[in-house]
Amino acid sequence: MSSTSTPSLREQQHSLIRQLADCIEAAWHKHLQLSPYNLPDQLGYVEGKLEGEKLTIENRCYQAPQFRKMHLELAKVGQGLDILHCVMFPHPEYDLPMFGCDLVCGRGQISAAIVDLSPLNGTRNLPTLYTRALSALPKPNFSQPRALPEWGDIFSEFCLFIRPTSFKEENTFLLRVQDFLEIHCTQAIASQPVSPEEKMQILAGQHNYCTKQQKNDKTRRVLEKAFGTAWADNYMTTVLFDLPAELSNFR
Ligand code: BLA
Repeated sequence: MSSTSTPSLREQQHSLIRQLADCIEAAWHKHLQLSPYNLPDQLGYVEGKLEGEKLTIENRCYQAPQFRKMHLELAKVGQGLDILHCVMFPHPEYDLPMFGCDLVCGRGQISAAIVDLSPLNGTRNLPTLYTRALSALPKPNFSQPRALPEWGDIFSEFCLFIRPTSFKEENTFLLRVQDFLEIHCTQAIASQPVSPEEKMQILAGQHNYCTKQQKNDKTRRVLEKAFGTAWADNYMTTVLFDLPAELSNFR
């Protein structure tokens, strides 16, 4: 299915997933000069069923002058599990963090809501203008924060990982994602290309980010159950967390 398909899964999903998907696309359209990004053949829209329930995946993918790939994925496992996954991969010529967001909803209840702008510049710190803008946002208060897994050292000090417990908390999460995107897109369009040396560091940062995300066993297990081990590995390394072309020999 092409990147301009009608949003059929979106209408069947948890309201926070729907709202978040709309909010992400609205921010992209508002700020960035978008063009389509073609995912590997046959991986735009996929359905699988090995053990148990049917898994349906619907992808939207764009690129922009500052971003190599902007990926929004909605997935549905049977009637019980809805997932939103979103990553913005900057072109490595720009010193921009990685925007990532994941929302997992089981039986009508969101169990995991995570959003971050993760640094890629070889330090644990975001560029100064990001730190300044993010520090100025209202501090969110959630009753059930969640602990990051061991591979989660890629995330910034601003990473938000929670289980929302009310409509109010769901809405606070949504607004926080909107704020992150507003800051990110504004910074991105104002940014200038870096030196070749810095670009190499940023590429190493992207390599580290993708390698760590590929260690998410919870994502891998869902994909393996529906499509098998080899398919899941291919999907995680070519669609979800692929490396920029300059690094594809490093795998
Ligand atoms: C957790 N991701 C999860 C969980 C599931 C998925 C089932 C466990 C939910 C829970 O513990 O409540 C599944 N996520 C998926 C699937 C896809 C997906 C199948 O995206 C895609 C088809 N994950 C990301 C991104 C981030 C991310 C971009 O894709 C962060 C920016 C984070 N997901 C993330 C983290 C966890 C998670 C940190 C918790 C992992 C853990 O507790 O071990």
